[in-house]
Amino acid sequence: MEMTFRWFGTGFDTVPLWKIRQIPGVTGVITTLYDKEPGEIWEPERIRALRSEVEASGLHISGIESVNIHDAIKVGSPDRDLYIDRYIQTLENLGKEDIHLVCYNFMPVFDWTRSELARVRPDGSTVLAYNQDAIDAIKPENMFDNMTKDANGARLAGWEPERMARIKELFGMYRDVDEEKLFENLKYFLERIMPVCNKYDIRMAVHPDDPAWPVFGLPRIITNIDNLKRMMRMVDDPHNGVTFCSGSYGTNPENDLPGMIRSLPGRIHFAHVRNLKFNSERDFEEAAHLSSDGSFDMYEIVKALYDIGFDGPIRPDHGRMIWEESAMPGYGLYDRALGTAYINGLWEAISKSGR
Ligand code: CS2
Ligand code: MN
Repeated sequence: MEMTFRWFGTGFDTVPLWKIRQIPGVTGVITTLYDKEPGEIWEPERIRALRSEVEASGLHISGIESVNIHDAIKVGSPDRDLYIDRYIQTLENLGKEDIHLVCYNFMPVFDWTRSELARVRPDGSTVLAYNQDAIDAIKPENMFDNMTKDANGARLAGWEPERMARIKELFGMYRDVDEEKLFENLKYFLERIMPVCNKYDIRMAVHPDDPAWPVFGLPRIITNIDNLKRMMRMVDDPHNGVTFCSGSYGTNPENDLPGMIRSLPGRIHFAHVRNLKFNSERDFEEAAHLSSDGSFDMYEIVKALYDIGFDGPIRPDHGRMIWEESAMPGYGLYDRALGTAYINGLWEAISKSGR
């Protein structure tokens, strides 16, 4: 594995590259052009400038998270080919700059969904949290305001205000889209982009739906191992792979996380490692990465990655807000740096004990 850290870019991220460079073991960043809306082409000059900036800090670009997918592609509307052509152009431009990993998601309307962005934990840290009853009480059109009120002024990944302003229209677009349709549209998209992925050796890594079940009546398909296997089979190319995000699959306690990892050898291109604490079946909050702070066995998760010979980028995922840091919820420096050190420690111990 390569240890990496998510970075949203100068002007968007409160954490500068030089601080990331000082986290032991981190050699690459997972980054993006954060001002790009879904459907826009990423110009070669912009990608080159991003790459130069990252490389000047002594790091490199390990992958992109995310190149977001336009809703026309997800719903399969008549103009989808135009947006797929643009996506292919963006992939080509990334490939030419030696970027070989792209994380994306296929969630309708909303990206990751939480009821709170700053729930206070017993130690005084604050975390993202999800309570099903609270979500059930929110109207979809109010979801954006609910999500942003505790965002510390940050633009939230996947919650582009431009899209959210059209929320009713978006819901209308998805009216006739069920799980089957979403699978079909994903297949169509993947089949069209595989040639460019093969040409530039770009690994596509779908991010799971978070939480791993339908919200607001919208279908969600990247939720469990059966659906993942279906997706791998339906476009059977090693460039069609997954982001294994423990915190997203783990929202459903029925997902056996180490077991899922072990049944996807060669198709996990990217790993997000984090822990959740369940208070009940309908309520969870994000925890420190350490196993004892949450509900997951992080040793078993990292060991499964080690055992399948995972050699892609890994990153700590959302962290708690600690030590009076003010940052994009989930994406401060301190707790993610602690998570990095912990994952590195697990990895070293596992690799040495296997000798
Ligand atoms: C996220 C997502 O859990 C996560 O990594 O915060 O926003 C994720 O980056 C996207 O769904 C990937 O497209
Ligand atoms: Mn994730």
